[in-house]
Amino acid sequence: MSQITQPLVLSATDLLSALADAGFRHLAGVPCSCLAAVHEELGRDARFVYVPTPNEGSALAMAVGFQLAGNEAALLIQNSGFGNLLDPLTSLAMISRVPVLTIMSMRGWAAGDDAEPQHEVMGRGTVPMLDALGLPHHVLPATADRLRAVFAAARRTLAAGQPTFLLVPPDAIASCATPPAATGAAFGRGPAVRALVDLFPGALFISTTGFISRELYAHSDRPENFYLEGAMGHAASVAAGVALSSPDRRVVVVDGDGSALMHLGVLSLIGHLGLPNLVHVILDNGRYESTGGQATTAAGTAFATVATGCGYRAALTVSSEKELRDARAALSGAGPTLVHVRITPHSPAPGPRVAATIRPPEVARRFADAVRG
Ligand SMILES: Cc1ncc(C[n+]2csc(CCOP(=O)(O)OP(=O)(O)O)c2C)c(N)n1
Repeated sequence: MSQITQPLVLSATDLLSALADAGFRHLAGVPCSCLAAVHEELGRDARFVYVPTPNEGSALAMAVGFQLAGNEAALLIQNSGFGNLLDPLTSLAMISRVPVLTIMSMRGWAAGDDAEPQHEVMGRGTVPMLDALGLPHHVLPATADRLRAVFAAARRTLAAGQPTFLLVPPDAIASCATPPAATGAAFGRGPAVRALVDLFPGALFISTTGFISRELYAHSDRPENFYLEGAMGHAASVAAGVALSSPDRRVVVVDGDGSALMHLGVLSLIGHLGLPNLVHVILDNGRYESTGGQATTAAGTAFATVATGCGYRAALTVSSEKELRDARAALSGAGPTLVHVRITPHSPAPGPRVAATIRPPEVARRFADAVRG
């Protein structure tokens, strides 16, 4: 059973070869920066079918579908997504005895990582939860030979009907992907965030996890900003709660396409509530840029059409800074309103993490004061 010991480094190709040899050719998941090299290799490896799913629960359900149709399936996720996984894990895979292999990066597992407080609780809770559920788990070993032995052991527990986990300590897989160079001329995350701040002076801003929160923080930190460090996909729900409770305040939620897709049902909730003071922004780069630039499924999704179909009063798509700034009139009417902002997939890296200087309880406290005051 798992315990964290030595620093481990395995190549992404070793992991993929072992997976392929063990018969796992159908993969699904949500990326983690610790698995970026694996995703990059996967893009070049014709042996696999990889499906980027909106959240980890749908990855598991899809993998169950793969298994039912006769294909051995595995997940690639990070342990913050273990929460999304739990319901289909316990009430589908386990009770149906359709076992799936989950390769899970273990953020926050080792020592406390002060820079990333969002991983702290799940980091120490994942293994106890796996144990509480009686689920077998192994640590990714450092050599390809030992990996094959681990796969052999995993095969046995999977054959016995038990979902089995392969735990990947942070930095256990060599060479994360290098993001491509930013193109200076393109309309990216920075200009988009700056335009939004100009368009909505005095508004309450709620931003999604990853680079988008870091960009907003770097450009204009203020108590009226609430940055989600984790809870990917839930920024719009937080914003809906604030907007419903504070009808006199304009509330702007800045989502990413990956984040919005993770719990897209919240668009129906916002449309249903008809929140006149809510502006929902989706910065759509077609990528999970924060974790290395893996493609989302947003390319075929017309977010503005989805929003109006869900009852938003207005929705538009813009593709340049000028179009975004010119949308002021359209955005100043009663909401809920959605702005789908198409941006380049390669924005310059944002500044440091918010938690490097302001801890989450302080972000929450000063935001609450700003809302109530
Ligand atoms: C439940 C969960 N799964 C995965 C992650 C890892 N993660 C952090 S940020 C991020 C990408 C967010 O993508 P998007 O909203 O499109 O914004 P972008 O990074 O492109 O700015 C991911 C996958 C997470 N934090 N939580």
